[in-house]
Amino acid sequence: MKLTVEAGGLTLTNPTILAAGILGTTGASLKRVASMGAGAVVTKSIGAEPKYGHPNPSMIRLECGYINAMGLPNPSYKEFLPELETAKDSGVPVIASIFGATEAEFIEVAKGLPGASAYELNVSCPHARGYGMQVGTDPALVKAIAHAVKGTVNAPVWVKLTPNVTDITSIGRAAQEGGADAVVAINTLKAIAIDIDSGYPILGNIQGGLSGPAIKPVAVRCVYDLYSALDIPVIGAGGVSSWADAVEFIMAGAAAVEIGSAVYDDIGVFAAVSMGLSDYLDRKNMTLKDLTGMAHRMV
Ligand code: RRO
Repeated sequence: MKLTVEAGGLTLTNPTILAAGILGTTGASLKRVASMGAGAVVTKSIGAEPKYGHPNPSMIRLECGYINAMGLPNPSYKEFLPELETAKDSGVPVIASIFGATEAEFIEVAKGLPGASAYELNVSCPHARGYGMQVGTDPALVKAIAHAVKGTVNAPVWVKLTPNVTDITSIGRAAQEGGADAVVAINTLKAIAIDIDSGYPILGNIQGGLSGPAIKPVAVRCVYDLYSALDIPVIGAGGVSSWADAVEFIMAGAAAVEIGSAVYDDIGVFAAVSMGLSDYLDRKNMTLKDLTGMAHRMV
């Protein structure tokens, strides 16, 4: 009860959400994450055609997080639909992450995945040629795509933003003007890792996106700025691995947090974050509402 949130058109029993791209390719894995305490789950990003993704190695672990260039591997909406149907039994909202290169493609994929609790438009993958941040750095395109999907589905529409821009609030505003119910901040930060013995970049795709603890302060800043600039909720994402991280994001203005990289270490992270957050609220004699955006009161 204490942790229940209404955010972006959904009601969540707690404000922890499985981020897109992690354990989201099968209905069974999405149900497992829900059973471990997530308040909602987001699928792997799904497109119009099957994609094998980029060549291996497609992910490396660093001390401060991960760099990935998976390359949007997915079976297409046609193959994924049965997995979405299975995930619907999870007892929590199931959010379909979808991508496309054009407005028409986003509409096709959204129509092809009926019945999701919400749609998260991935306009922010940093290393997907023609997709991702090539779409999400153009405010007019973001507005048009949000508007088009909103007119197609009978469910909330969230837009996942890239931090790889000078002013994330202008993209957030475009999503809001297009009718988005929430924005999610942030997707991964452009990155590269080089092997110093061979001198070659390590990832098969050369470039990738950084996630995990390294990007948390960047993500918190993006949430902070978006909370001030927008009237729709901001969902925080980027380096959440503890209840204290969640508190920081919520103080910056996040209505809920998505958890990605930390799941690789501990699928129990959702329950741990919820429990820690609940204890924190008790200790401080505060509600989630009191906490949300608290860092803005000083200014
Ligand atoms: O699949 C990926 O390579 C990927 C995606 Br779709 C994304 O949105 N963000 C990311 O870091 N990797």
